[in-house]
Amino acid sequence: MTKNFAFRGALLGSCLAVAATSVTAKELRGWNIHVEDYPVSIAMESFAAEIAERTDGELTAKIFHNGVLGSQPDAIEQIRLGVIDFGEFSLGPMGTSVPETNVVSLPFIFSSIPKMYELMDGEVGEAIGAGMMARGIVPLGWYDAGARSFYNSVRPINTPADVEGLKIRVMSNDLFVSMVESMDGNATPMAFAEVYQSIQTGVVDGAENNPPSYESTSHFEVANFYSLTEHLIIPECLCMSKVTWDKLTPEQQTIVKEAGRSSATLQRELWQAREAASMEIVQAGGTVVNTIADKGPFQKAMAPVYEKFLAENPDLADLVNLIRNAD
Ligand code: BDP
Repeated sequence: MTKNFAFRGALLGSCLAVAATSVTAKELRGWNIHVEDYPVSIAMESFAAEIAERTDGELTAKIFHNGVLGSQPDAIEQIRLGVIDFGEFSLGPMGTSVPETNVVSLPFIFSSIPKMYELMDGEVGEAIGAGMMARGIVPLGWYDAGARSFYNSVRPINTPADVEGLKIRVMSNDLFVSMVESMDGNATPMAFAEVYQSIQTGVVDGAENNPPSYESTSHFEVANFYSLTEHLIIPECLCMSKVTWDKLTPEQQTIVKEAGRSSATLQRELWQAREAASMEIVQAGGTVVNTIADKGPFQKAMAPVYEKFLAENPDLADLVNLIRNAD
């Protein structure tokens, strides 16, 4: 009798334990546009592994790579609404939702990648992060996306005049349209997933991106002139929906923040190696790479982008100057 009681007690106890786990355990859904072996993807997986381990499985995360949860502009809206729990975004397409992020989408705003790291890890990152928080996006770590350069199937670009008449795909943000138009090119905002086919069928002549994206998407197969204008240094962000964040316990929030930061450290290391590897792959695949000795003419041609932006966003002038005067 006593034994039976003890047995029933143990059974009841384990049922309660199962019930308690299923009530509190949560699996977060993460959005990612990149292929699984991309530096961003590997760093996101390490973020997921760290939170699962440190919360003893109470908080886990599943990452949907390859953009299967939708385009980047849509995913940014879904993060704000809490439909997607977390994701890794370029600050480029975030400009329509978070005006502060537009500052880093201005051409040639950062003088170098190390300068970008320094500023994003300091005052500039804080100001942009506050803007994101105010719109329902919690930044967890700043990732590297190198510098973006033009590629196309028609001719190498050595001067701004070479862009004239070319149809160039840009990320969804008016700033990039005016950037291409400042050199008399034709800009077409388009989802990342559509670019390969659009170049192949001649809908556009080319696009612009960093070496790992140019390579991992195989765009180099259809647009073999890669001209290292390095006109945009746009940082990226691992971030969480504020809706999701607010449901976490303070302990879980600390773990998520720390895991976000350590994943950014890993991503930055992986990025350097992948950039070099990607350049080798595209060149072995027949890409004609040209460097631009003097970027001055491009900076000059793109100056109207700043004028227009500052006229429309006078409240962001201080942030722009903070970056420009940092050297
Ligand atoms: C890549 C970014 C990705 C963008 C893509 C693009 O990592 O977030 O979606 O460029 O051009 O470099 O759309």
